[in-house]
Formats: sequence, C-alpha cells, structure tokens
Amino acid sequence: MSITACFSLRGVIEGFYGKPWSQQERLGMIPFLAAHRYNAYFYSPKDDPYLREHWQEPHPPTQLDHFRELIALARENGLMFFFCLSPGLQLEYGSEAHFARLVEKYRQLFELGCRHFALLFDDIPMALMHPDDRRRFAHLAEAQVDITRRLWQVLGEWMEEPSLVICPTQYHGLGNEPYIVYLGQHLPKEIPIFWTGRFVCSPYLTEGDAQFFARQTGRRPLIWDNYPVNDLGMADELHIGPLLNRDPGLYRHVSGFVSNVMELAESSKIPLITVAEYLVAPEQYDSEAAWRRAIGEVIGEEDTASFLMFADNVRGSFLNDREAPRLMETLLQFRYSFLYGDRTEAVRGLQHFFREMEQNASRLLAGMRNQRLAREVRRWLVKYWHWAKVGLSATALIEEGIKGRTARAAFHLLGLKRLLKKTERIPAKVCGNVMKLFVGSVLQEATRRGYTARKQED
Ligand code: 14T
Repeated sequence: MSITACFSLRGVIEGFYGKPWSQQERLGMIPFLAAHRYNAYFYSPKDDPYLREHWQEPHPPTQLDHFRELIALARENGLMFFFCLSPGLQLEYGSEAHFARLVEKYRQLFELGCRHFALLFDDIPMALMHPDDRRRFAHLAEAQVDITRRLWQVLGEWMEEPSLVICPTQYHGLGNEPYIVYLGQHLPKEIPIFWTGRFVCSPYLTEGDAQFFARQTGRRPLIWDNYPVNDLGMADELHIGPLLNRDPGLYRHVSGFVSNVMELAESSKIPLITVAEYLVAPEQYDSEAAWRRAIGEVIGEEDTASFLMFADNVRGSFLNDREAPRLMETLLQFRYSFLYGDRTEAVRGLQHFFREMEQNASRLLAGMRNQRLAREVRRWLVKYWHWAKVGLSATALIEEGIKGRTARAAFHLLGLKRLLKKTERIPAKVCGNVMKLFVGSVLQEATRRGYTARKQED
C-alpha cells in the first residue's frame, strides 16, 4: 500500500521553446511518469505551430493519430492528458468567428478522447492588440475572462464535469497585481490559474507566497515550475540536478504542481524523479538522496559512479549557485596545502584529481548503457573532458614553476593559454566559473613570475 501523495495534481508540461519531443519520447515518458506517481501530462510544446502561431488551423491527420495514441496510453496509465491551446498571439477576443475556431480545435481533441483542457495566454503582449477588442473591453483581463467563461460553458455542454486550466499573461509575481486579481475575481472558482511563483524561474517557492496568491485570487494557484526546463537563455545549462527550495508545506496552499521540462527528454527524467519524490512526500524530501536514486535509475548501476562524478559539475542553475561543489572543495584544499603544506605533495594530489577527471570523461564519452542519455549530454561531457585537460595543463605549469624550470613553465603556459581558449569556445556550461577562477589565478601567478610564453629551450 502506498501513501497518499501530498500534492493532488502532479504533472509535467511539455511547455518549452525548442524542438518538441518525438512521439516515441512521449510514448516512453507516459509510463515513466505513471511509475513515479505523476497523474497529469500537459501537451503544450511552444514550437508546435498548430497550438500557437497557426492555432486556427486544424491539426494534420498524422498528428491526430498521435494524439489518439497518447490519450489512450495516458488513460491506461492513470494520467490526465491536458490539451493546451495558446491562441493569444492573433486572437480577437470579441470575434465570433475566432471563438468558433477555438471551440473547433478543442472539439477535435474531445473527439479523440481528451477530457482535460487548458487555455494559455502566456508570452503575449500585456495589452489588447485589436481595435475592435479595445472598443469592446476595458482591458486584457476582461477580454480573457469573457472568452474563458464562454469556453467553460461550451465544455460544460460536452462534459458533466469540465476540466479547464488557464495560464494568465502575467503568470509570475505576488498575486496582488490588478490584472491577476481581476482574473481571480471573475473566473469560475473551478478553473485553476497557473503561477510560476515570484519569478518566471523562481529560485524558491514558499508556503507564504502561495497563501498570499490564493487570498488575492480567490483560489489556490496551480504551480507551473520552470525547472528543469532549459530553453532560450538557459540552453547551455544541463538541468539534471535535484529539485531544491520548494517549501515542504507548499502543497497546503496550491491546487497542484506541474514541472516544465527540458527538450532533452531522457535527461529530464533525472530531475523529474526528484520532483516526484517531493510531490509525494514533501516533508520527507531529501534532495541528495533522491538525486542519487534518480541517477541510479536512469543511468544504470555500472555507470552510476562515473556519472555522479560528472553530474556534480553541472549543478548550476537558477536553483543552485553552488555549481561544482566537489571541484571547488578540491581546489580550495589544494591552495591551502600549497600555501601551508608540502607543495610537491599538493601538486601531486591535484594531478591525481585531474587525471581521474579526464579518465572519467573519456570513459563516459566512450559509451554508456543509456545511449539516449549519452547522446543528449554529449556536448557537456566534451566540455568536461576539455576542463580536465586544462586542469592537467595548469598543474604541469605549477609543477615546473616550483621546480624552478622557467623555460618549461613558459612552454606549459603557452599550451595552457591555447587550451583555455579552445575550451571556452565550447558553449556548454560545465564547472560553472570554478575552473575559470582557478586557471585565472594560475595565469596571474605565472605572469607575475615573468614566465614568458616562448618555445621550449631546455
Ligand atoms: F507560461 C508560463 F508559465 C511560462 O513559464 N512560459 C514560458 C515557458 O514556456 C518557458 O519554457 C519558460 C522558461 O524559459 O518561460 C516562459 O517563457 C518566457 C519567459 C520570459 F520571461 C519567454 C521569454 C521571457 F522573456
């Protein structure tokens, strides 16, 4: 017997900008989500043209077949399949013709067995763009309430208990902004409102903030958590770290929690396992323990130790500013023993560390049991390997320096500079700023000592 999960709605939203998941990826994801006790999947890839840019056009037949398959699979797995339409860009709120097309789109999905719907108004101007709408409505919120209420009524004619969620245009903040207060006061209480917290990507979500939002809008918010999503400006970050900084008591003041995922479907599973543990038993949630379990499950036993060692260097995100904790600690200890202990010993230790790092990177690059994951994370592994090489080169420079072999030190300085340039050209973010800081201090010391970068003489 399993315990009742604390959060009642536990979902994932395919809501990122970028290449939508493939049908294969979705078919694999649904049973995975069910196994981790999720109960909702929201279909909303930003780059499906039929949801947003060309929302008025019907989906092509092959896509309808895909929906039918997904909806059936979701049902078999106890998942609610939410179909999300984002008509906001060219929608005329007051137009009867537009409303008819909107209903037609939802009807297409209803016919395929879909029973959960969402109307998303995110990432559009915060103003009425059409002159007719400006004459008819006092402001954007009034227009959105009007169309949502009409849709709600239509859904009520199709279903005994309609299920509709909306995403407001201003989906982050405190909840006391006039726009969101208006929506809250005028929309039927059965319609949950998405909220990403104080920020688009919120470093923390607190019980108090959710309670305040609920008081202001007359209903508990439905959390849209922008983790692990890594689109747009975050595309060079690999968000495989555990979920952090969501209050254990958050579930008491929200109607549910939905995670926006990465374009990298297989990689998303790692953080999603930690999210699932949080959603089921937030008071017992231990992010590190959950993370180890998640990596063990997705990576498989034989690669787990190696992968953990690598993954420690891609922890940086808006959730976590401790980017590469183990590397950072190693470098701090090196500096300490270099200054106060046996220098040769210190250098030997550092060399050992970077050799291990290089071997680890090579081993993971050579192959992993989870090949899909290996493909997805390849560019971060390549960067990781390069940082190991930089580390070895910097260590060689330090070694020659303490031995007083100036010409050899100068030779390594040249190599280090070249390697560093090459490494920094790889955009994937690995090790955060930690390696950069370390190498920066080595270069500074080398310059101070007057090693000039010229060809080896001795
Ligand atoms: F609807 C929302 F709740 C939401 O978060 N929308 C998008 C989301 O689809 C995207 O994946 C996420 C992370 O980048 O952020 C929102 O998109 C934005 C937000 C911005 F502040 C796009 C551009 C922005 F400037």
